[in-house]
Amino acid sequence: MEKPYMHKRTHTQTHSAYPSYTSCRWVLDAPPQETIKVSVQTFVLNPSQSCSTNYLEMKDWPLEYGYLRSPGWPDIYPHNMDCIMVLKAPQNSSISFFFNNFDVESHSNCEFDYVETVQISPGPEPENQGRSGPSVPRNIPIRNGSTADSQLIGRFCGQALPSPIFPHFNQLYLRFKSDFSAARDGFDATWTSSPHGCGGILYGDHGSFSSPEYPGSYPNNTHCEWSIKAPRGRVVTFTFAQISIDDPGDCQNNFFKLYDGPDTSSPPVGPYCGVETNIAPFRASSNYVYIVFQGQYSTLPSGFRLTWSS
Ligand SMILES: [Ca+2]
Repeated sequence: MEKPYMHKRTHTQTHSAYPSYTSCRWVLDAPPQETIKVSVQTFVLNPSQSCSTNYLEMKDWPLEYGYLRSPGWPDIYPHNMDCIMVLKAPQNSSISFFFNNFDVESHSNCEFDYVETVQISPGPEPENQGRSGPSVPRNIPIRNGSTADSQLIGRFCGQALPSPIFPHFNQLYLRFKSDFSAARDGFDATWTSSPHGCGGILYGDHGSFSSPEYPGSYPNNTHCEWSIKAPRGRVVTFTFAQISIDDPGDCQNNFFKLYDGPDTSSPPVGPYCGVETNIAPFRASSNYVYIVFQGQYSTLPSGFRLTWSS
């Protein structure tokens, strides 16, 4: 369940009944310049319930949020792989990308296996008009660094968790390459997007997120709202990896607040501000948690990172 692949794959549904509270999400990703055709061969959903609780939905790009896992994760990834992944969020929104786990064959210059991320500034794409779906512009030198339109954010390998990525645009290109030997577990990551430059929907049975520009300080006058959505039937548990919010101490203008439910009408937990190193994990009462963060002004290094499981 919930295992998106980066390869082109055929998904088939068996005729045995799926369990209650099943929630599956597949990402079908074709190579650049190709499109995907989906044919429904069998469709049997319980007709006694409305389409609000039992449904099959297909969504074309752009997506507002999602997650990425290396092929086979959490098992080792294949050798001789070269995957290019394109995240394309709605126009005028900004992507936030968070690695949750990372283990790629180590090398001092990451020459064997690596993940590369490239930031793309939006521009006219006349050659793509009339096409649906993402495409890699031909002038993107993902292999060799940067042009006026693209900038290499980083090349990652080893076991250190890379910092979150904030491309400041609605597109992010990733390349995952492996050589002929020595594979590890790979990675999984959560991403979202928002017109505000931070915040957004975070979907998945586990994940992580952070304040903007983490591990650097967030900008002044930052306001972010995140909505955690775990699969139905799950209960979200939060772990505070690090929280440092510069504030005089009243948590009025600089704070972090949880809501035990889908929105701000749910019971609040917090607010938190200052440097907190020993906050106990928070166990929500459902699969939804809503988070509000406001950072009006900071002079001390300020930011936070959280993880959730379910
Ligand atoms: Ca390798």
